[in-house]
Amino acid sequence: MSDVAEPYSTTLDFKSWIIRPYNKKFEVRLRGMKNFYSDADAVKRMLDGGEDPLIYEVYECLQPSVEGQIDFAITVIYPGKIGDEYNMTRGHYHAKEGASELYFILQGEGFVVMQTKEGGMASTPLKKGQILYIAPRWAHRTINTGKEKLTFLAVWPSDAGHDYGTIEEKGFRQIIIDKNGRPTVIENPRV
Ligand code: M6P
Ligand code: ZN
Repeated sequence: MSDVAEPYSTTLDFKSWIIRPYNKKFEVRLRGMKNFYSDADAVKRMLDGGEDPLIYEVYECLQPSVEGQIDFAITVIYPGKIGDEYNMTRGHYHAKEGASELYFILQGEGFVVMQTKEGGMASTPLKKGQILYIAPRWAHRTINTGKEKLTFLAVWPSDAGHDYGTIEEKGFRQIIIDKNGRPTVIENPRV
């Protein structure tokens, strides 16, 4: 029986939208994702000025990375902008190309941008209650364009793997910026 995983449960608090217990938590500040923002000058100005805002945090329930297991997590993206670009996750492809993902939006509003290595591009506005299916091969980044936290539950295969390299180097082909007070999807000038 020793190699059989045990069932367990955790509880989502409907006020704070945090799960407890979780088995791993990580926080990402601007310094930890500085290459992911398109406005390098704005990033440098903030960091040089001693500002290193918390962009998002993730409360994870991770299983061993083997086929058949699923991981899940609550992600909280804080409201804010770096230059004109809204706070967001780094975004990634799955290392295992056949791996998909499900998002359930709990709080706030924003966008998800998605793309494939074959040139596919998609962006979808997100609001509370929405369930988003991210098909295999689509890189995904979530952006908070609202004034409150954007919080969502994500579920993905434990052996999917996170590939950040391509995104860190080139960025997403579409980014979401504040244009005259409105979230606007534009082509990334960096790509
Ligand atoms: C969601 C999932 C996680 C991911 C997290 C933060 O919870 O997609 O797999 O780690 O968002 O996104 P990223 O790792 O791209 O910064
Ligand atoms: Zn993913």
